[in-house]
Amino acid sequence: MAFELPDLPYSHDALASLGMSRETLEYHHDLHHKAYVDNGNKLIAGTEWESKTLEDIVKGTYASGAVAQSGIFNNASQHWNHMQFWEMMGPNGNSMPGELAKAIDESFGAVEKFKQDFSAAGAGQFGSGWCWLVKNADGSLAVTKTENGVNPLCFNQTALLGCDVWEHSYYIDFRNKRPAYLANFLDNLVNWENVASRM
Ligand code: MN3
Repeated sequence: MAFELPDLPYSHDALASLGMSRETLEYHHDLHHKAYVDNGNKLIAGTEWESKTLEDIVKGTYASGAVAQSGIFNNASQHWNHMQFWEMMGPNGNSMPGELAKAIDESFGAVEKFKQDFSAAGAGQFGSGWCWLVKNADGSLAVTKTENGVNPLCFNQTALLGCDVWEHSYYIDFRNKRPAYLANFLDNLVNWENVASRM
């Protein structure tokens, strides 16, 4: 089915005092995300993917491994990734629900250790990509990093939290300081209730 650019779930100014400016959201949502939507729609038109759900397009084109599918995969996965990313942040979602904190404690030993692992994954992703908190099929939690548009759907994992570490996500507000962007993301931007709802 055709991709559609969703509105941000908050105003373009809503995160400015938390370290993500209006200018970043205008470029990132209104231009970058829109380009994935527009290019994806052009590429799936007239193909077998046109009638499929976004999740099926991401999984199917990744599993095919075909170079000819890579353009569709890249745009579809980035469209999906950004829809999750906007929802995973918020202007006032800064306290972690107890059920989520307990699951993180059990998997990582402590919330602070999880944050260290997540930040290290994001800082250590060479080039463009994402870092994630995922739930595996067996229920365990893990931190991962992926290149470009690759995401947890490709590995049958549930994405609980994802952070975009493409330069377009942080260069306006943090310049080249990706670790500072990641620390601010975890401390100020994450909507932990949204993360918990994905469990
Ligand atoms: Mn992005």
